[in-house]
Amino acid sequence: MYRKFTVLMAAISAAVILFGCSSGKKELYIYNWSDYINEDLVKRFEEENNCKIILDYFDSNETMYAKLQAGATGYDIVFPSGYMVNMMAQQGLLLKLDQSKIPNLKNLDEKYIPFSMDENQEYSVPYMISNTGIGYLASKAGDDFDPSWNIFADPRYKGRMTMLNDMREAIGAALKYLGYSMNTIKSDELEAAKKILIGWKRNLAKFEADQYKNGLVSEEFYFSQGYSGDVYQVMEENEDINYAIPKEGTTLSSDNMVILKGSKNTDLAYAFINFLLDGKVAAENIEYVYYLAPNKEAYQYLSDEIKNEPAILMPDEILNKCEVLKDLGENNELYSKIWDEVKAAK
Ligand code: SPD
Repeated sequence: MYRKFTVLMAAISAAVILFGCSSGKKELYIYNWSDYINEDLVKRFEEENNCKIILDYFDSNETMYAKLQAGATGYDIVFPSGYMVNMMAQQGLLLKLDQSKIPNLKNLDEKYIPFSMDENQEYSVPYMISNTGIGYLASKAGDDFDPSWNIFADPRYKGRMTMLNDMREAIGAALKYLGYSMNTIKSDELEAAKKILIGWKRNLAKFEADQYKNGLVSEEFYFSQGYSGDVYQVMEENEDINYAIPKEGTTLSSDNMVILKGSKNTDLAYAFINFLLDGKVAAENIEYVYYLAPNKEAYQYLSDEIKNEPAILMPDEILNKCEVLKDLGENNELYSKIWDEVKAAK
């Protein structure tokens, strides 16, 4: 029912990694967020390059990182957010990029490069800019809905709400609600955010980062913390679904393409990254995923619907409310500890 049959595809691609491919073609193994690429473009690249692309999916940076650290090998390209690029580079997981193999880097929109945290594209190339907000059913929220992260405290919607199963995003929402930075390392602020998040948790159906989209479509869920483009994708399936950026502010993420050290087909990996940076290709991708590829050659090809959508091409008043998650080094542990406590709380 849902567009990409994510679970089935993940199972198929895992099997292919285990047992190999018998097509005799060159293969490119890609590990991406779910619902984050126009698969017609994948097919086009396969045809043009006489190769086979095997897609596998994750639903949070931490899941992806844990899988790679646990020894998952075989992927060529991965799509981490900015703070995760830093962590992966420091762990020695990433190939230092040979920029001469990516001539379309010239198409990147300089305005968004600082959000990627690898400003010279040493290890990563910006792919899409997203923000996190609240997907909701307009009929349940009512006309006077004033979007705030504190909607998750509203007992009227107990059991009908979800938040992302993503430590930085969930704790970040509570921090932002309290007026603190999503990158704070102050223990009193983190403690206060933990209490807020535990209170919200008692009203949630679950922490979940993928199925909430179907839950909004089926109207099982009324309010879900979600990623901008993911919510826009399911609006096509239920016109009651809306998306709001909470008044307290939110996260802005630059998700990026990296090549893993140990990639078996780096030339094909470079070619795929360069392909996605082509202006027309990037525009087709934006129109499909409803996220913004920061590509100045692409904007001329976009439909008015996309150009006028403030959650995609964000005006400065929205950008200024957003914060980019940073790699906090050894202080990342502070967030893991709080997340464990939130998960364990009754
Ligand atoms: N379906 C893809 C969603 C990816 C959005 N970006 C995630 C950023 C996490 N901080």
